[in-house]
Amino acid sequence: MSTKKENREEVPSEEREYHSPSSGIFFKLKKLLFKAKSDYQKIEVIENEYFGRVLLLDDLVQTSERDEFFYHEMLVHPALVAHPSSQNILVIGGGDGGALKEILRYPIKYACLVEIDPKVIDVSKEYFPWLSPSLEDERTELIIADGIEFIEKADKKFDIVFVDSSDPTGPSASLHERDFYEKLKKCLNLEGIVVSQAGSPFYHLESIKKKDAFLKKLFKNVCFYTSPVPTYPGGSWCFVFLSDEVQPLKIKRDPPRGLKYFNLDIHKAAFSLPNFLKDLGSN
Ligand code: AG3
Repeated sequence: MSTKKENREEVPSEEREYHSPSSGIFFKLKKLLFKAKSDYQKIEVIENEYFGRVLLLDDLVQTSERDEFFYHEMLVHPALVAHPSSQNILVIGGGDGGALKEILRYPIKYACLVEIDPKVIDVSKEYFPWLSPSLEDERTELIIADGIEFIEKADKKFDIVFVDSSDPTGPSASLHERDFYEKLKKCLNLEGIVVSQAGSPFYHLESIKKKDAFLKKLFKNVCFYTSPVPTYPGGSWCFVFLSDEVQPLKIKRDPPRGLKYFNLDIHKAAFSLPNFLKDLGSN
């Protein structure tokens, strides 16, 4: 009889994601399309019968062809419908272009995407052509840089900043720290909003609580919300909406037509938290 450990090792590394020592999401491999180590991380694109193409960075699922709209729509639309007049947007991370694709549905003036790893952009252009045209839109400026170094030097202010990072390990680690958010605040206009992905409410609760504690000292409104993301650990994901002036539930404009997940009922419901998360945030 084989032990649990042996069972884990039977699964080739291309087919799995571990998010805790005892469980994970497993993809049956139809095809390994790309695998390489960039200067920052391991990058893999696999093909799965059900999910289509899946992008993994350091073994963590970032996006899949089948469920990308859950995450990207829920990262982007809550802030865009709540901001009264957003024109200048910054995305930190998100080199696959999925968040940008949603942002560009609005008549904004300018979107700047700052990605540390140029290889992620190249891979997305090649394997995720339904996400990456946003990277070449005329309103987009692409900057290859470390997110913190960029905001330290930034001479512009933004209406909304989206932090589309990976988990707090590897190249994304610093994007989860207090220091980063302090600097980010200085790049925001008066009615500015920051939205960050915050991890799994089930598996990453300790890191969410830590973040909540320092964010409350920096922003008047710290509002966590959740959404299903089928390919992420636990199936449910947490985001945080940060602002001083703008209230997330005061809708200032309608979402664009043709979205697959987000609507204004979902928006309202997403900010209702289950009891085990109720202590989070400032509202
Ligand atoms: N960024 C959030 C990825 C977090 C995934 N974590 C995990 N699977 N454990 C996704 C980038 C998509 N634009």
